[in-house]
Amino acid sequence: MQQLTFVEQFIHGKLFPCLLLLFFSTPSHAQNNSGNLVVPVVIHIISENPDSITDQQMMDAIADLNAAFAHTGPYAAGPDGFNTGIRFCLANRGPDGGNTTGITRTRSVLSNFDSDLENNRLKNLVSWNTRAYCNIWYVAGIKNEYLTRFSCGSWSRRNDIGYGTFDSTGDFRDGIVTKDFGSSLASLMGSWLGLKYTFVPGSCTNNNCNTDGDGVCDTPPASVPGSSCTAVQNSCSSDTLSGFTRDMPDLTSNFMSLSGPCTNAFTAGQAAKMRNNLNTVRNTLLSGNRCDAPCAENITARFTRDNWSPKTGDLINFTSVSAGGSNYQWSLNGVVAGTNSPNFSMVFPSAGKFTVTLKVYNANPGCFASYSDEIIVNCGVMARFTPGVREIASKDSILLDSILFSNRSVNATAYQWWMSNDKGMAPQVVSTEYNYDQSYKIPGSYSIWLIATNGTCSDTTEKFNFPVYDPTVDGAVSLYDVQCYQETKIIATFNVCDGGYAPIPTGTPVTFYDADPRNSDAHKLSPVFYTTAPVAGSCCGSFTTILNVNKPGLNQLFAVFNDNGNAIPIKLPNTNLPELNYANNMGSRSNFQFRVAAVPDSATLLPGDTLLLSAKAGPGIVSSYNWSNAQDLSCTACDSTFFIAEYKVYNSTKEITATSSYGCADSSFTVLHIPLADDYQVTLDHLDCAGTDSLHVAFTICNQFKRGSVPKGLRVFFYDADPSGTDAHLLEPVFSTAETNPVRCAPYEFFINRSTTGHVFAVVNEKGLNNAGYPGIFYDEVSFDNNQDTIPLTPFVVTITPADTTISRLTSVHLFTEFSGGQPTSYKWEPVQFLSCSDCPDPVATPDKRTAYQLTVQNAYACTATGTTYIKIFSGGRVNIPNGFSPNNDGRNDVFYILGGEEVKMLKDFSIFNRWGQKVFQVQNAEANDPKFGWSGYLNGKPADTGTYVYFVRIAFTDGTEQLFKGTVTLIR
Ligand SMILES: [Ca+2]
Ligand SMILES: [Ca+2]
Ligand SMILES: [Ca+2]
Ligand SMILES: [Ca+2]
Repeated sequence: MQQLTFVEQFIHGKLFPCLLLLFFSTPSHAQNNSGNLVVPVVIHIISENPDSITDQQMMDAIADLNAAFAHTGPYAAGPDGFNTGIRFCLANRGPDGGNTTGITRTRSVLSNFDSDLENNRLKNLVSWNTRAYCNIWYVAGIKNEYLTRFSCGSWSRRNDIGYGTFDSTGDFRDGIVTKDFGSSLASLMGSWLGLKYTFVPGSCTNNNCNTDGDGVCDTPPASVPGSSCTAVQNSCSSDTLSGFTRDMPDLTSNFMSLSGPCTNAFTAGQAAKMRNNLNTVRNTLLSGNRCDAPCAENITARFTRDNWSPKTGDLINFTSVSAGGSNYQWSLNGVVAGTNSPNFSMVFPSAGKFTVTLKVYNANPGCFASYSDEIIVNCGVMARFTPGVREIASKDSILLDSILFSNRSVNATAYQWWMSNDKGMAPQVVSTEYNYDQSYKIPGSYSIWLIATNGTCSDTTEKFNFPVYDPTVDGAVSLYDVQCYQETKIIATFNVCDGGYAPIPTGTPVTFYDADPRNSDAHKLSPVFYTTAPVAGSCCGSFTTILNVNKPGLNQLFAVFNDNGNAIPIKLPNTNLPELNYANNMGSRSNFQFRVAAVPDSATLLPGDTLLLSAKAGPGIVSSYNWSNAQDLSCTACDSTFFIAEYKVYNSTKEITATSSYGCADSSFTVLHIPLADDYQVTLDHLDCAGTDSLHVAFTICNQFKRGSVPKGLRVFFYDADPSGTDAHLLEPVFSTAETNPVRCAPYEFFINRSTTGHVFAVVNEKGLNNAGYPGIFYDEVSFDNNQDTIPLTPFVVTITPADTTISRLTSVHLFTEFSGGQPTSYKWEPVQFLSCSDCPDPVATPDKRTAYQLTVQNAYACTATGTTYIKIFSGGRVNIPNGFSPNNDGRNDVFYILGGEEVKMLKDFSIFNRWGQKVFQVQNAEANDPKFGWSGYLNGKPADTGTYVYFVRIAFTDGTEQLFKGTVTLIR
């Protein structure tokens, strides 16, 4: 069994009343030269031997306190320390306006006192106006108890610590009680100035740092006192709620952390709060200049007495131990008594409290020092006691505990211990022994007080009130780890916690059910568990059991503490272990069956995608995983595996099976969808005329899928019209890819029958009827809307510029060619005469006569085209008629014809006669400049004779006129 800390059960101490009465008046700013707020202090030394404690010790204590508040000297090291701007002085001006040391000395047994019972009595010994002075009662010992806590069977209690109040009403008890100076006094002074401890036992609430916790925003929240100044302690993680940027450690070096004498710091926020309190609630402390001596003369007043426990009728001798003065004035309750003497004696005939005051002065009575002593006269008996502990748990037949009340009475001979409680016990004497030490059978709120007597004189203490808690067990069960075990069992780990004080004994039953056992349909699971170790009060024990369900799949479990399982529905109590509360005895847990889920449980991927599949299994430890089937998985015996989506594997289901360390298995599936991703598209890039009846087509097939390719056998159909219409004809043959092309886009070339419509349409992977009967494969794809393309068919045509021109004789013309519907790969000009080249695209022609040139071109696909240009020649003048010609077929000057300028419209009549008047040649309405309309020197099919011939030519001009030219021409051979 494992001891666990249970609820931190803090009982708030009774010692630190923080009675805050806010009243507002104009703040008084008594500040010293440094701007500090300075608080006048009086230290009341309460001691069995007060003269053994020196003034210097008190001055040192105040100097040390000032160092603490200035964050200097022995306190300078605190990393978060802050100069508070608050200082303290031993009062130099007394309550009556005289010089004072700010120190009083009282001899009393109350130097060791019980703060629950004797706080009033202590402070009644001596108290200065608490609105004018900070009263510090310096004692030898303090009986008290604080931060009492019970956990796991034992009590922890803090004892013997000082306390400070925050009370501005002027109550005589307001002030600080301490037995230590140094950091303890600094902490108590923090309380007196309105600070709280930096921790709130058991609470980390930090919703508003101005009101939660200590009400100071720069102190991180804490739930426990400091244990040391150096140990790293972080009791709360609610720090960032109030503006801390991160979870800060507890301020264990803070004066208000209760970490011990090592503390050395106030924060800036604490300093501001104390200063604010001083300026408001406690502002009466700051006026009256009580730190300054009222006059300059160096006089001190003090006296002692020879009887510190006066009974009625006792004589008390007072002896001055003053210095620096020569005159003495004694007074009783403010009335001058006695003579001008350093000694004074008086009989006190009646009981009561009397004030004896000594003023000491020199020549000037206005400058005096004074000292007062409170004389408490009674019959001489003082009843006193102190409890050893202040809260217990005790009950008959459950757990008995006792408190030792130690008698500390003075001058008594007989004692009566009186007691009452809120459970019907009237005030009664329970003992006349010196001490009282009894156990308590009945829990309740008790009061005890002591009457002490010496026979004639008696005294009664204050009542001491204390709780006796009910120690009865309060068991509760909580299931915190429940898992399937070997399929048909359940292993349960659970806490049994005891909210009481008495222990839960070994062998206490815990019974488990398969349903809510308050209903009749629940079944008890075997076996009943019996605790194997005791569970201490305010503690938890952890246990584990294995339960038989005898079938798999039970997914809820109920546990009942202190139940022997004898009845369903359950009815508690049903054992002989009594409990304080049965309402918390049942715990339950559900949804603990071992489960595995594949994450994601489904997914859609593209071919080639990779997906991480994870198994989420639990509760508990997984001993094995198995993924199946293994296809496309990176591992199978693993909690996470990569799945790589294959091409054209459209769905895949994987099963994950996990087995727990306790031997329970579960499985689940993930369904992986890999939808079609291919999307083919064809683009017609280029058409070229081919041969006499074909076309060369260049096109590109693309697969739009980012990881796609062009498969083998993918067909492209070509048409002469939109194939969605009825008048389209297939331009055979059908194209089919020869091989798979791994790239997304691939170019292709193909020859098809020539289209007569001026268009070609292409369809890739056609889904229509045409895919049957042709080699290739139909592939499924994402979209068929983008599978068609078209391109206009441009005929292969050659154009020659100029197409028709007239040039001067003996000049040239540059012929230019343009093409549409393709590019020629060869040129052939005819006739070849007078051309600069005959196989080039752009020859220069220099014909000497009218000539028609024809160009024949051919493209790369054996498709031809032809073009013709006409070139006419004219002479240099208006009409130019040669006077001779030589028709010998040498190609030069073989024909006699008329040359004319551009203004020559036509030859109306051109006739030639021989010397016998025989007409050898005639044309009418012919053109000039054309040998075709000239005489080639033949007559009747035979070469004419050489010699001279006469010609007549009537020429019509473009201006409408006509003119007859006649002359002779010589024929030579
Ligand atoms: Ca705080
Ligand atoms: Ca913290
Ligand atoms: Ca209970
Ligand atoms: Ca497509």
